[in-house]
Parts: sequence; C-alpha cells; structure tokens
Amino acid sequence: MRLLRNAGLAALAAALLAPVAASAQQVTLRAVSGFPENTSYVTKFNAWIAQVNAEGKGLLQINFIGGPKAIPTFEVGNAARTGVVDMVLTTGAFYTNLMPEADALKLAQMGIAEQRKNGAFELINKIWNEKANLYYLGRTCEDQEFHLYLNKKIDKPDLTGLKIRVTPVYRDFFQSLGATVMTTAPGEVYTALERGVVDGYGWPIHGIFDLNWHEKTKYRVDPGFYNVEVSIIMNLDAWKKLSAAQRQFLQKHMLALEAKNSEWRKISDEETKRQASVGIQTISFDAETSKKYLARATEVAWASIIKSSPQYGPQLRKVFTR
Ligand code: 173
Repeated sequence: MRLLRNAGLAALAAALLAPVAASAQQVTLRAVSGFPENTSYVTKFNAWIAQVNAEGKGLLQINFIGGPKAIPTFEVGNAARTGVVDMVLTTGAFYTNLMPEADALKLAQMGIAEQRKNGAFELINKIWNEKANLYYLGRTCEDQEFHLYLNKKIDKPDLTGLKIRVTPVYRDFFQSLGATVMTTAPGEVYTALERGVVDGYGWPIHGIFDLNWHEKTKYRVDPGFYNVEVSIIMNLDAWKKLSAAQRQFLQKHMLALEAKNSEWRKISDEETKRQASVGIQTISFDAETSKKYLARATEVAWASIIKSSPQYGPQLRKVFTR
C-alpha cells in the first residue's frame, strides 16, 4: 500500500515536473544591435554572447543576427516589441518612437548598480513592460559623456547657423542652442560629414575612430554632458517564456557584464588623448558658461521627457537624480 502510494506520488511528481523539464530545454534567442557591427559596443556585445554561448550549452544560446543591415537602427525597438527579435543591444534614443521615456536613461546620475537598488530598475521595467512590451535586462555602457563635435569654430555655446547631426539624445539641447538639426543613424554620419551636409554631430567621447569620423572632425566641444547609455533589452514574452534557470543564467551574465562598466572611465581617458593625437582641437568655455551649458542640457532634456510623458517623466526624474 505504502509502496503503491509512493509510486503514485512519484508519478504525480514526474507529471508536475515535466513541463518544467520541457521548458528548461535549450532556447536560442535571436539578437540584433542598433549600432553598426564595427563599433566597440557591438564588439563587446559579441564577446559577451560568446561567453554566454560557451557556458550556456543545453540551456540558453544567443544567435547574433547583425546590426542595422539586419534591422535599421530606428526600428530595433519595434522589432523587440513585436518579437521579430528576442534581444537588442541599443540605446534609448533609438526607440523613442515606441516610448519617449527610453531617452531618460541618459539622465541617470548614478550607475546601474545603484539603479538596481534604489527602485530605478523596477520603475524602468514597469514602464518598459507596460508601454513597449519590453524587458530591460541591463546596461552595458555608463560613466561616460556625450560631446558636440564640430567642423566650424565657436567661441560660445551658440549654434545659430550650424547644422548638426543628432539623435533624440541631443535634439532638444542643440536646438535650444540655436542649431538646425538633422537626425541620422550612426551609419550615415560619415557620408553626411564628407558631403558637408552637417557642420557637426553629437556622439560620446568614445567611438569616433570606429567609423572613421576622426578624419572629418576638427573640434570637440567640452564639457561632455549626460551619461552615455547602451543597454540590452528583450521582447517581454521571450523573457517570460524562459525558465527560472534560464533567467538566472542570463541575469548572472548581465551582472558580470555590468561589473565591467567601470572600464569605461579608462577608455574615455584614452580616447580623449587619441583625439588630441590626431589633431582634433578642444573648444572649451569658462567655468560659469560650462556650468550653464550643462544645466541647460539637463533642463531641456527633462522638460522634453516630462512633456511627452507626464505620467512617468517626473517619476524617472526622481529616481535618476541624486
Ligand atoms: O547615435 C547617437 O549619437 C546616439 O544616440 C548614441 C547613444 C549612445 C551611444 C552612442 C551613440
């Protein structure tokens, strides 16, 4: 009797465990990047994927399909939302068409480690889930600033008469300084510079060599502003479909990648030197003007986000401001 009952329980347990076992079978996630493949954001992403794949045999694999040639830069968010792809390496500015809040990530005044503790990470996921069917996995670039690069000299923060390449990251700020702006994906900047279609562009301190823009750049304006954000997002359904073990595995690797974000400071210093070494000159302002320049950058960015998201803009500002 006891034996029989035990056998029955064993069968029941097996039946209950079966779906778990089935869902724990290896899953392959399809990934793309909003940045061109030869940028170091993507090189680092691919190195990470290689590690995930090496350790994830039988559990989880990531198949990197490609950069903007696979899915155009400003369409990656939608591809992740609809599940055309499962995972994207991108920045918020590339999917503000889905949710204006995405651009707020650049305004975080603390690192991702702290965001995971102070409620910011939960808030991001609440908004990303609700508004775009996305899961925000983690951040791969931080502690680095954006700059304005120019081919014409300025002596004060006045961009009147200049045409500047932007993404949503810089749009409101440069416009508020009088610039005429033109939005392009990173992959189109070189041609725009070469043809003289733009007099300058916004970009982080790091990366202008990746796409040879240094050949067409005379000046960098200091100080840098905001907090460069590159992150990994996922289709929410794809995330939910993963087993607990698969999610844990992915999170473990994401945290390991975030732990390496401290490298960005050193990379920024090296890039600053490298830019000087190829003859890119620095334009800087006096302390008072620099302070106003930075305050304006932050103010216009928040004003824009809060205007387009009266619901979540103020909440994001609260968790992202020290
Ligand atoms: O394309 C861009 O200038 C941009 O928005 C961006 C954002 C993060 C990192 C690099 C570029």
